[in-house]
Amino acid sequence: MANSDGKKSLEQFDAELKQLFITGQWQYEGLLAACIGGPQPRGEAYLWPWKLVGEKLAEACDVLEESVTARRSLLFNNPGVPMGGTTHTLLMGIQMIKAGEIAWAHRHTLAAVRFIAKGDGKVFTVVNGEKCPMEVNDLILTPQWTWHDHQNPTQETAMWVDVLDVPFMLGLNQPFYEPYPGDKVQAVRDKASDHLQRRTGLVRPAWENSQKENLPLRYAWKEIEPQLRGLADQAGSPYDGVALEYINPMTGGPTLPTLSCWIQLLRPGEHTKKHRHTSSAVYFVAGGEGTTIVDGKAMEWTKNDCFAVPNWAWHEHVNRSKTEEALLFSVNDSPIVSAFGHYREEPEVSLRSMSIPAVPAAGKK
Ligand code: GTQ
Ligand code: FE2
Repeated sequence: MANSDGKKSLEQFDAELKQLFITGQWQYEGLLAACIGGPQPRGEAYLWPWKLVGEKLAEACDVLEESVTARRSLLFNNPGVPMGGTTHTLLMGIQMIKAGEIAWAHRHTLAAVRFIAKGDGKVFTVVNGEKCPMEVNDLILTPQWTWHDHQNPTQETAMWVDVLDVPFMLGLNQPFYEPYPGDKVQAVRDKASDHLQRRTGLVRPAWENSQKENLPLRYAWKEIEPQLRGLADQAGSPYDGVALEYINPMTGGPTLPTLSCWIQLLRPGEHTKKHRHTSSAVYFVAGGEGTTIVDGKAMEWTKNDCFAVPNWAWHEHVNRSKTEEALLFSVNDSPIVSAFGHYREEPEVSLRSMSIPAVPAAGKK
């Protein structure tokens, strides 16, 4: 069809292109609209209260006798992320394992971290043949493509938080999965001097070449807590309080290539300043009571609650108690965002921005 001047109309041309699975940039839906004004937070600020989740986990223990996938994990879907996910990149859940159960060994390209909420230290995860005890507040890593099984040889139910990079990995279409061949659980390295974790500290065997991938496997709370205590009188971040990143000591970089884990102390009455950043985060309340306000929506939290803070949403944290500390474990996707130089923060970059304490001036006692 042609205009009166004999020229094809733009509408006609656009329709023709559409038939050919081509879109003119001028018609590309949302491209300009999406770029102007920056991102809309992807997903909602949302909280999964322990009061509810704990009940459902107890029910899951009855309903799901022997878990089909061997993982009795309740995963949190953000109502604003229809593709699935706690944020657009992260998936958080709580996994419960009954006395005497095993969650059989497998591996996948999805990276995962576990933060232990209940367990007596005899519960363990095996990662690539290495036994990692799960004591309360320990962090265990199961990096991408590492074999892992969880076992509870105790008389008590145990539980931990799972965080995986599922939505990000599915977005990239990189899912691979394998069950462990031959047995339900892995053979374990039993000679203590063979343990890889012995090679992640301040010294290592000079006669061996060093493995930097998939290590460390465990951040024991008994080592992390004194570090946190030892820094608790610092001013900390005005936006996050005394927040520590779990660094990877083998690389000096983030916990995992896709996931950065934090442990964060909010002192009694502490109310952080409001900021926003291009990374998203999921939180687990390890202790205390507080409120996180996200784009004006207040989420009140208490021990064992989980909540999501979408990217580019203004947020601030409040410790509601005047006497007790609050402790937040969180996982964020800043390694993904930063890998391509896209980390932004407003009103200023607070992440790794301040100087370390200076060398004391001479003559100062
Ligand atoms: O414990 O290996 O919540 O593979 C989701 C996928 C836990 C696990 C989850 C998993 C696991
Ligand atoms: Fe797994």
